[in-house]
Amino acid sequence: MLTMKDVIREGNPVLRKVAAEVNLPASDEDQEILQQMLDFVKNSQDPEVAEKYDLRPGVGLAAPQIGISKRMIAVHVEDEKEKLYSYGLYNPKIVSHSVEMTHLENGEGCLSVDREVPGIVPRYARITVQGMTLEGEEVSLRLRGLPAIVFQHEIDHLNGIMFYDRIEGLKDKMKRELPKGL
Ligand code: UDB
Ligand code: ZN
Repeated sequence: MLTMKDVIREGNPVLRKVAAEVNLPASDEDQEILQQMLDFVKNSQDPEVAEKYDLRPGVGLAAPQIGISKRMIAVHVEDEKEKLYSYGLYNPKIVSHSVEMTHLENGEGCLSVDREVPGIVPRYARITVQGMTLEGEEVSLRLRGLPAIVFQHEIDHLNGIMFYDRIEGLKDKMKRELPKGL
């Protein structure tokens, strides 16, 4: 089982690499990794499991965050109508997006970032994501609201982008990855 000990933190170069495409159909090993990632996100939302293993309640995870530079993401999140978006995806791609932007009112955090970085992170309000599911089916997902933001945050990780890179006017020192004078 994956725990917070497996989550790579900012400053590790793997988070800044462009991850490699996954060869499909996915190998047994890649399937196992992606299933573990989805289980981690689900577990982290189960109060009992989260308490027992000291997990931050997560809504998504990208493979580089566990040190694997491959294009795989796991998302488990509900929209405002309590519709669940629970997916493990290989090679996810934003194939179209709105001109309209949105953001989370309180900014964003990240499982790989152990500090608060204040500021608005602009995201597309609506996106269409295509990819291959854990079950081996091609999907095309039309997303808005929180699920759209989570998929954009996770796909950014596959391209070496951290949420604070997108905060405008953020002081350069807050964007530094080893902030404690290192
Ligand atoms: C998260 N969770 O999982 F707006 F009900 C964050 C952490 C870092 C705070 C655990 C989160 O934002 N939950 C949330 C947000 C809401 C409403 C709600 C729950 N991630 C995942 C991550 O780091 N993936 O790489 C960060 C999120 C920030 C925006 C999208 C992903
Ligand atoms: Zn993140």
